[in-house]
Parts: sequence; C-alpha cells; structure tokens
Amino acid sequence: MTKLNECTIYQIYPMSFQDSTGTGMGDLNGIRQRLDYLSTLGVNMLWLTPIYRSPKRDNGYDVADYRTIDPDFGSLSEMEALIAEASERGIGIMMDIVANHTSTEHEWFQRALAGDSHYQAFYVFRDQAFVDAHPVGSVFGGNAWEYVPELDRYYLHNFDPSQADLDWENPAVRSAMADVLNFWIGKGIQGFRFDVIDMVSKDWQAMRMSNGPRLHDYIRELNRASFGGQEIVTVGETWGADLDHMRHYSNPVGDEFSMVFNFEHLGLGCDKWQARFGPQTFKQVVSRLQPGLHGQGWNSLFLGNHDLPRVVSYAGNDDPQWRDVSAKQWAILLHMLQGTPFIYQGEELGMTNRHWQRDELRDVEAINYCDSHAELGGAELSDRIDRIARDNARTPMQWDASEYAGFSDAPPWIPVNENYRQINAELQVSDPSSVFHCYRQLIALRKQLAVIGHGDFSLLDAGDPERCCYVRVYRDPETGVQQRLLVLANLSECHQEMPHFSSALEGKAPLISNYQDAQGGGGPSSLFRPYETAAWLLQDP
Ligand code: TEU
Repeated sequence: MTKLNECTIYQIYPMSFQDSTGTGMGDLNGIRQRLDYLSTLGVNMLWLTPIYRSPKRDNGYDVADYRTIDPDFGSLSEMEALIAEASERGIGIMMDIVANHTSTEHEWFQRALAGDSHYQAFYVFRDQAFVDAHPVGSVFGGNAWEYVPELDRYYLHNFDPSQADLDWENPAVRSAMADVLNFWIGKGIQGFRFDVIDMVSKDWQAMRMSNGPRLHDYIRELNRASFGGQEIVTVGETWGADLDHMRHYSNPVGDEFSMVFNFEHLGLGCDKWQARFGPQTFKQVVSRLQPGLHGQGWNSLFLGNHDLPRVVSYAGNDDPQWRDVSAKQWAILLHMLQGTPFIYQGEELGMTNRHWQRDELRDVEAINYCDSHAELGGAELSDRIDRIARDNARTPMQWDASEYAGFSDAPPWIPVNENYRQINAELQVSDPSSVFHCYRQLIALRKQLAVIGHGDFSLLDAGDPERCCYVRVYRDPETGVQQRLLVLANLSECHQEMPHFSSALEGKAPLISNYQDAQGGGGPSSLFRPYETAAWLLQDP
C-alpha cells in the first residue's frame, strides 16, 4: 500500500461516473470500464460514495443494508471484480461508511417500528417531554424529530426524515458497525471514509449534535474492533473539527483515523447558501493547519466533493477565458501542500457549475431550500443554487463530445453540463497541456519528491490579497540534502509583480506551471500573468 505522504485519492460519485447498462445511472461495471483512465491519472485509491442498497432519498446516504450492493449499481460479485481489477493496477477501494444514521427502510428500523425493543434501542427514540426540552433542527431543513404514532414517541433524524440517527451510546450499535467494517475488510477494501462521524456522539447538555463527550472513545473503540493496525487508510468527515480535535483524530499513535476532512479553508461559514470562497481564508487556515499538524497529525487536502460546488467555479474563475489556468492554479496551490490530496471526479478536467432550472434539481437539500426560501425571489434564489447547490458536483462525468457526454446512452438521471463538448476527458487526455495532465503531473511529483510529503511550510505573503506564495523545506536525514519547494501564485486577473521571484529563478524551468511557455526558455519573469502559478525545486547540498 502506498504511504500516506505519496498517495492521492480520487472520489467517485457512482451515480454520475459511468453508466454501462443504458439506464441513465452510473454503476460499478461503468467504473471498471474506466480503470485505465484512472490508472493513467495515477491515483492510488478510489473513494466510492455509498453503493449499498438504498431508497436514495439522499443518494445512498440513506443505507438500507450495509452488506448489499444496490441493484442500480450492480452486485457483490461485480464489486469483488472491481476490487480485484483496481488492485491489479495498484489502486485500492475506499468505502463510504454512513455510521450516524440508517435509512428508515433498514431492517433495524423496521423491526423497531414493529415494536422490537432491542432495535428501538438502536435509534434515538424519545418521548414528548424530552423532545420539548431538546428542540433540534434538521441539516436539510425543518424539525429533526419525527413522531411515530404507533409508538407514541419521536425519533431523531439530523438529515432527511428517512435517515434515522443511530444511538451510539448503545454498545450493540457500535459493535454492529464494527461488524460492517470487518465484512468489507474481508472483501479486500483498503480504505474507509466515515460520513459525519463527529455526530455519533451528541452533547444533549450543550445541545450540540456533534463533538459530544464520548466521540474519541467511540472512534478508538471502532479502530480496535476493526481497521486498527492494518494497512487501511481512514478519513473522518468532521465539519466541526478544530486543530485540537484534528490532532486527536489523526494522532501519530494511530489509534483513531489516518486523517480527517476539515472544511474551514472553504469559508462556508454558518450559512453555506451565502458563502463565498476567499483566498485569504484559504491562506490563513492553511498557514495554521500545515505547521499545526506537521509531525502531530495528518491532513487531507481538498477543495471539492459531492457536497460542494465545482472547484474552478467556487475557488477559481470558470469564465471560458480563464478556467483552464484557474483550474490549474488551484490544483497546484493545493497539491504542493503536506497531506493527502482528494480529487473529486471531473475536477481533473476543470468541470464547472451549471445554471439550474427548478425542475432539474435532484438533491433533497436544494429542493427543500427552494421550497422554504421562496421569499428570496427568483433571481437571488437561482443565484444561490447555481453557486452552491450540491447538484453542481453531481452532473455526469464528461467523457467525450457524444450525446450525454459519453456517460450513458440514455437521458441521465440528472442533466449533463452543457459545456461537455468543450470540457471532456477525451480532449484532455490527448492534450499534454490540459488540466488533466496538470493533475497527472502533480500526482506523480508527490510520489517523487520527499519535500511535498514531508517538508515544513511557511507562508510568504500573509494578508496580500493578490498573491499566494509559500515555501516548503525538507532536509533528508540520511544524505543531508535540503530540498526547497517554492510556490508562487498570482491570484488576480491582472499582471502582478511577484516580490518573491528572485533572479535565481529567471530562466530556470519550474517543476510545474499553469502557463505552457513557462516550461521552456521563456519561463516566468517577476511579472506574472493573470492567475500565473508555478513551483520550483531548489536543492542545497
Ligand atoms: O455530509 C454531511 C453534511 O453535514 C452535509 O449534509 C452538509 O451539511 C451539506 O452537504 C452542506 O450542504 C454527509 C454527506 O457527504 C452528504 O452527502 C450527506 O447528505 C450527509 O452526510 C448525510 O449523510
């Protein structure tokens, strides 16, 4: 298994990756058909968002059976074939574990409803008095308590009413979840991503649905009962993790996770619908977390996923004139950091957000939001949806210029982005100057250069809104050779003088750059073009 510091993980949203059956929905055999593409890109592991049997109210995050593949995606034997074929290419599979809640169609919940007290204790059923004293709002809008008349009790659902929260205070729940992990480890799974894992311990005193008092105990227990001590990569989704929590989660002792997803650098704030990405926030958070975790933990590196807008639309500039250099800019800035990068499908092509009509939306969160925010008015609501809605990330993968972008022969379950003729894998794989090849190069550099995985970090221009420049330094303990990695980026759409550009760099080819001619004799000069970004390796004996 590849070491964390050399590894890059690719996230697949199976519903939207590749349809092999002509249903308009992606499937496991579709992923198998695209393994060579992923191998060319050079990634080490594929995180699949949930593929278990599910009514898909929340696209699989409502699990009805943790051990069965949803028939829309295929079968267990196809999953085994995918694991084996990926492994032949040196690629591991990471499963998404939804441990905080199950679908109300799950057998445990159905038994609970039928009056089985053993399974009622799997969920957070409470009486009227408790509910009155503990009001909770759902992440997807509305009340998080749902009344069940037959039981005269309420159950908690932090997400959709069809996603009932499990009660992790019950040891039987924790051991059932460890059994699920062991089942998948037995199938050859090499990684786990833990959905909203910080919510499994609730703090009813402080009325917080995450980061409760027993959180780290539960994770250590799960670690011991399943993946601990094995060559398995684990990442916890933790919206509320601060640096202190992150050190606990990813401590070098290894009794919790390999790493977590921290979202601070994205500037989502408390109301994501009004969020705007700010390079200053990114810089501040990175300059706190890089040294804060250096030697004391490990971080994931990401700008996009299936819950976030497209990277080039949110962090960068997706105007056709700039999207190519802008997508590469953010790729370089992120991939030259310490941590394990995650690439969300299509990010490596610079795929963008699109403009949505109300009836094209598929995500329960976006639909609820539109229903409950009519007062914002059409234009404002539409702007928020186009900027932030999760459906932006869920449009089909753009493979080629044929109808439905080569994703399917049939109309897809969600619209294809109209720009698929300009932005697609076929065009980019054959073009060495494409966004795809920039990502491929970045993945390869991480495997080659110790300074990327091990070096320390210093930000050079805190507070400068027009630039993002940093340096990474690593001294090889055996040879004594010091590697310095200098990363300079002009964040603006105008030409900018780069104060950290020294004459020593003039004419020296950068390791990587987002402008083609920078590789040749022309090289960057101290006057950087719009969004120009480059990284140099400097070796001192
Ligand atoms: O997301 C966790 C989560 O909190 C998100 O719902 C987040 O608040 C939201 O996307 C902001 O828009 C995870 C999964 O990644 C997401 O797809 C699921 O919907 C959610 O858990 C429930 O399982």
